[in-house]
Amino acid sequence: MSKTRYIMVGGFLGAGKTTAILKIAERLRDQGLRVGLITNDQSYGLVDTTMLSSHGFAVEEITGGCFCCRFNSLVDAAERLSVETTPDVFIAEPVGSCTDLKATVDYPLRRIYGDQYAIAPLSVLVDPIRASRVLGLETGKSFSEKVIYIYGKQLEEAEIIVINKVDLLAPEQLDALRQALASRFPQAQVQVISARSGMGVEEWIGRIIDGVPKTAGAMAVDYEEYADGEALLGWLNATLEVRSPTPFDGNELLLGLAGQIQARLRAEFAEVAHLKMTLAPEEEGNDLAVANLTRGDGTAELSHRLQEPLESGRLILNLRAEADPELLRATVLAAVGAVAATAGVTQCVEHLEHFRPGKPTPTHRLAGI
Ligand SMILES: Nc1nc2c(ncn2[C@@H]2O[C@H](COP(=O)(O)OP(=O)(O)OP(=O)(O)O)[C@@H](O)[C@H]2O)c(=O)[nH]1
Ligand SMILES: [Mg+2]
Repeated sequence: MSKTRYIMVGGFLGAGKTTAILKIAERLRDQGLRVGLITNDQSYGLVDTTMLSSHGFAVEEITGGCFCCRFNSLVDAAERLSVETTPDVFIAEPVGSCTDLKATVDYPLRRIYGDQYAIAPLSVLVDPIRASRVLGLETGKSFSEKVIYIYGKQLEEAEIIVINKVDLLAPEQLDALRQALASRFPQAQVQVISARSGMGVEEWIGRIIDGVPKTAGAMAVDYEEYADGEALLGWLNATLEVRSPTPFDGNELLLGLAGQIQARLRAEFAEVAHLKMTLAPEEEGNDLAVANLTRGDGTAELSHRLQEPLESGRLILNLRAEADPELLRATVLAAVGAVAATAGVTQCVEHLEHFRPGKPTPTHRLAGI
């Protein structure tokens, strides 16, 4: 490859973007390609960066806003990765509440840096349970209309809609979802995968690597409605130190914490978009626990488990929910206190931020390259 391939994997909060990116990155690395990863969030202290770095990939983190609003930082991050690892492929994960990526990231990259980067078609992942609820195929708690506006816009600009977590669906549910997506968003190819098992990933990579992205056309986006939708979401990033005189089970600690936060937010009728946490022992090494909850009525689970009990460690917690950020703060602090007391662990909050994402104001917005 002469130009560096630039792959963007979008999709709503919790759809499985980071898991899928890791899967693609590992497959490409196995083929002898050098891969650089770019994560993105409104603020720092990211579970995604910790998780991807623990697998030995070069990761750059762009904080303080989404790619579209931090376009120059995105380019700088790609350049830093180029100096360090000269990647053949970049894979970038935009913030899960972000849309309008063709017009604000893809076209500007191609117009300004088209001699350096070969841009892949835009993939947008969906969690099948969330998507089935949003599309009205299944009942269950969902988000407000303005948040769903963003969800719909993400799908409207997708060139490949990737139904992820297919392992969670019965065949008839998958058929219904596939048909609904194909008829509502006919511009996109629909790909079915399980990022966890790897099913369908090879075929998806083929579409990403060989596919030709469109060169013109920007969807209509009402930026007021988009901003209102983002502002309904509360965001919380926290980093804590946990410590105990005797070794404790870090996996259970994370699951206990997720359960406490889930129960407290459900009692307030606040829908979780994604709660994710990592816990790493203080000692150097690659041992890591990663816990996730992607729906208020879902089940918290560990995608990575700590191999050994630990005496001290760093816990990173990222929570995105349709809720007042003050509620998120009070909930997380109360849950941490309760779980630490039960486990006989002392905890110290090193960093905690809670906020609503600001109005998106893209650096560029183009209707074509
Ligand atoms: N069952 C199942 N779970 C999956 C699959 N892929 C991802 N997940 C789980 O979905 C949850 C969310 O995954 P992430 O990869 O963190 O999702 P994300 O889209 O990057 O989330 P944000 O960065 O918060 O927007 C985790 O618990 C993953 O283990 C899959 O194929 N099957
Ligand atoms: Mg992610």
